[in-house]
Amino acid sequence: MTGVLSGVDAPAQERRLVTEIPGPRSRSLMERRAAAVSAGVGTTLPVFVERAGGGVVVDVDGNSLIDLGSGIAVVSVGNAAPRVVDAVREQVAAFTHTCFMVTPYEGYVAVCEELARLTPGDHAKKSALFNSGSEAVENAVKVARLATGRQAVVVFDHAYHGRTNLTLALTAKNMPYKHRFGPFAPEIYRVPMSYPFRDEPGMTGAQAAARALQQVETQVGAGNVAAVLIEPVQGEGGFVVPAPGFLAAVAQWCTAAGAVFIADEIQTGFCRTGDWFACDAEGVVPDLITTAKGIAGGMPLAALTGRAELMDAVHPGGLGGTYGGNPVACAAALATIATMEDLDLSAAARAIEATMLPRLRALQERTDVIGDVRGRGAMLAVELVRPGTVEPDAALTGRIARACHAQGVIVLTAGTYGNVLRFLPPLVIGQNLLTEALDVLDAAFAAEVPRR
Ligand code: PLZ
Repeated sequence: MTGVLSGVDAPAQERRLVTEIPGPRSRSLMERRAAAVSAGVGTTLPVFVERAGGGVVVDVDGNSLIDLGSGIAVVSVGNAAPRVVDAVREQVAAFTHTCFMVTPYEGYVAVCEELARLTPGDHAKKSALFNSGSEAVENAVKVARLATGRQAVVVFDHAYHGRTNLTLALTAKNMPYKHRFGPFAPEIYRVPMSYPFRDEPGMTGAQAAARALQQVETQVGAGNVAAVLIEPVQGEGGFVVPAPGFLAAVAQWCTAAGAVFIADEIQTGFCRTGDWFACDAEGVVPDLITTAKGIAGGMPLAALTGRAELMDAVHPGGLGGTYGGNPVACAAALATIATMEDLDLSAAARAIEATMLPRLRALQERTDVIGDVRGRGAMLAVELVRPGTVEPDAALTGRIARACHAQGVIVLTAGTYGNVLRFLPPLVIGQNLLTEALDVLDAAFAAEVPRR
């Protein structure tokens, strides 16, 4: 993997602990943080970053941590990826901002062309660019409502779609996202997700879809539905992979009902699951698709892409924003996409799955606390339960995560019940780092959980 990193001053690709975690410099920065930053902004790992690249994050105390988080599925091409850095440098020196709505520039158009080429389906597509995933989702709802003349939006249990007021209404989980931030936007209806580990054993995707859609028909009415919005593999909700056929059945129902099928691929998109998009695995073609995170190698950019007739249903001036499709972010996106193609990072994601899944399954065999191992590509998770039950064990999940952090491996948690350990390595991570991180994970389980 050295080729991926050559050309920049990339940090040594190694796990190296020179102080306790967090070290003294991070601890003193945490004190400044506590004094200056709102207590409402959380911290997974109280380690301050100095630099990062490939599969490692180097902190201000000189510790080098293995990154199994990618800044929540963002730096899929690696942190400070060489081509992204070059493209950003060049663009930032030429011009930093004009506002695309005032005086346009080619980069924005080129990103929209790439989105039309890469997203599922070969129909005519158009895009609009935004700053955050939440903003892209908000705009998907705007477009769907305007194009259909309907209001209801159907979402699923465990869904995560953002933190703005409309997207909080779409997000399922109360703590910490929604708690006392309401009232929330109306005309949002939540139905059961296909969640194979927690559904009746053997429930098929078609059955799970029927369960959800019958509820829509009786409680909302098919003719009132503007859109059904779904993450094809749920992210913050715990990497829930619906049973095969579920997505396709929901998409078909939308077509028949005249509703817009919106895939939120903000976490799953851009090679993360081993394809350009998670919908590709089942040949599902969304009417609208939201993307962000992995699209621009760490620069803030998000997109809404969809059928040209839907995207063009909006009156001129109806979509926009000061910074949406910022030229520096667009340059980063074009370099990110080129890197993904040149290095075949979808294949890299599948290779990560091939390394990690057997190790996670072996770990499941050795303990009584891993109820489920799931995910796709470089989006993998284990769900922790009390032995012999499906009762979530969030406390243990937190202990394992902290044990990994203390040993220099960045892992994240997720799930409605807080009991999912999720793994989102940069797709350029070296095999040796991945294996070492799995060794650390094994050791954390061995220390925290009695062997079966
Ligand atoms: N849709 C599927 O995963 C962002 C949220 C982290 P923004 N997920 C990380 C946190 O605690 O805030 C996300 C997502 C899906 C939408 C979003 C929202 O994207 O760029 O965070 O607004």
